[in-house]
Amino acid sequence: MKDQLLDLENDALAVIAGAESMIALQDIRIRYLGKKGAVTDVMKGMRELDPEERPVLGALVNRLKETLEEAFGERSKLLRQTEVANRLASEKIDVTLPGRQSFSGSKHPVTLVTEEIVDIFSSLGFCVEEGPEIEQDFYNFEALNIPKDHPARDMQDTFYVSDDVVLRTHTSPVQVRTMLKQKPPVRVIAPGTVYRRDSDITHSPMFHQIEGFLVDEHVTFGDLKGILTHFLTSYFGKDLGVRFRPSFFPFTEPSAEVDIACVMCGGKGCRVCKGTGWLEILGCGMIDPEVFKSVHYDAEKVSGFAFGMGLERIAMLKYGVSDLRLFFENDLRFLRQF
Ligand code: 2U9
Repeated sequence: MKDQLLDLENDALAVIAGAESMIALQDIRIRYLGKKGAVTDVMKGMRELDPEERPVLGALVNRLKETLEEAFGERSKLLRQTEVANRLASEKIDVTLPGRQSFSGSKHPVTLVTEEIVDIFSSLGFCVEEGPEIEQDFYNFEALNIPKDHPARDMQDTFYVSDDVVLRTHTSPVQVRTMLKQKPPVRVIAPGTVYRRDSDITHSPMFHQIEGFLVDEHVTFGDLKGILTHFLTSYFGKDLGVRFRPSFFPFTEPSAEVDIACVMCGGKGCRVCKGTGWLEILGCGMIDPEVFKSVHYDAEKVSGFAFGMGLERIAMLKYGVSDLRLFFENDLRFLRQF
């Protein structure tokens, strides 16, 4: 029996010394010292021994258990140290390596211009409204006094989705939708993306507009001039020259185009203003009574004005950009300048 215990001890010590992980060591411990383990088996066998032999063997088994516990403790300490060392090696960070360069983003110039214009009109009590870019013929054309045979509906100018659905050619349908759900007084500014079949150095098939309108009792062309002059001088500078020229739009009567003194030459005449000293900046007018009929406003009781401008054009003038296409190419060398 003594020899059997010695063999068991040698065998267990060799297996413990060969354990490669804490999990393996745990299994080995169960195999030798567990309830059904080898050492427990020996202890069970002691029942068959003579009573005088039992204490001698009991002492030997206790010593074996102590020896194995000690071996388990030492192996487990070693394995834990190795595990920590391996982890530290694999998670090592070389603080001398150069860092990854991060770039901070910036707003697109069209976004900057939109926000600045919205800020000015918000301070005058205008609210921002938005609407769908895929629009029904009624909101984009019919309600704006642009009947079926009007040249503005030409296939050359408009992207048709179906007979009755278009990609909106202006943000005016937002204003029609607003008037259909709100009664006067209303003051709305509507920025957004619009689509026209046009592409060259100054035109893009997708561009951005901001339009605004105000409807109330007793609104006059004087109010229109006052508000738009205030906007233009706030945006481009207080001594800016501004002029209103008669024009025509199907949705406004009377209508006007507004010029500002050239921001490049101050009005002397240069390449940008084609020698005229003036730059066309926006269109506007008093809302046509036909439009009021479409949205069930009483043209005898209320009047209003509306205006519209292309945001890329404003950004080109504000930042001195000469080619419209730069706004849509997403060249970071261009965009990082704003
Ligand atoms: C409603 C009634 C009237 C909006 C207006 C203009 C004049 C105008 C152009 C400027 C350059 C568009 O981007 S551009 O091509 N816009 O000249 N827009 S009045 O008039 C409206 C809008 C909605 C219900």
